[in-house]
Amino acid sequence: MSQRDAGQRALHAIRPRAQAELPAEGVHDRAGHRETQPSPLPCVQGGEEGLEDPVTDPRGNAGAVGQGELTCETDPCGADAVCNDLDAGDYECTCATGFSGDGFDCCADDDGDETCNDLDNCVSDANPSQDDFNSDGTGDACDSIVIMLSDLTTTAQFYEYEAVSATVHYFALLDERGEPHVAVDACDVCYGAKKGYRQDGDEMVCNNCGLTFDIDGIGSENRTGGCNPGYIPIEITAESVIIEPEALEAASWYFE
Ligand SMILES: [Ca+2]
Ligand SMILES: [Ca+2]
Ligand SMILES: [Ca+2]
Repeated sequence: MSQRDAGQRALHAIRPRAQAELPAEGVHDRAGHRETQPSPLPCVQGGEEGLEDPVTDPRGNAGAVGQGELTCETDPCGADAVCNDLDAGDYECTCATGFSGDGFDCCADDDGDETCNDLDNCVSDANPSQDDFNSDGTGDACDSIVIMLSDLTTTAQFYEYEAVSATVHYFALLDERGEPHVAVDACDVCYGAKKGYRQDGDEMVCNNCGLTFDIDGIGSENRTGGCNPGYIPIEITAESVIIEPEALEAASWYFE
């Protein structure tokens, strides 16, 4: 094999040759004329053998895609990422379940809203907008709902909560003793009609079936079925009623 032949074979071998393989002073043709030395890194020539241009990926791995130089076998992806081999020796990095990022830099993201846990203002609920209406550093999705007792009267006030799957309707009022009561504006039986309740003196009346319920008893857990206004667990403090978003999320099925 001539030195020229050896050089041409190396050109197609898609690998850098060891220094010992390289002719010391170029290559001579049969007439004895010196030719230009082939590149020691022929593998990164664009357009040769289906190769693409040389690239350096975000982790600093260098080479040419298209001939298997950068594949999942070279472990190109970031920690907590999954590598998927594509056709022609290329690859794709995606962050593993529970992580977000570009496949090279992945962060823990428990709720999958593409905001890293350490930056997420509500780690347990997906809230891509990161909205924080009251600017207290806790996202709206995690904010407890606080109704001040001073804002309640013996006349029912109706509220809405935007749950993930539906808008939840509920109401709150004080009984004659000044005790607060909160309930879903729907019941286990008539919820499909989506008519809710109205107040008639010291009773709440189902707008669908007409059954009435003493305000004194509203807000207790419904263990017997029937048309009692749906239960919402609440915390009563000296000044307010506190409702956790999870409690209203759990009531969203009435309104789907
Ligand atoms: Ca998140
Ligand atoms: Ca979140
Ligand atoms: Ca907030």
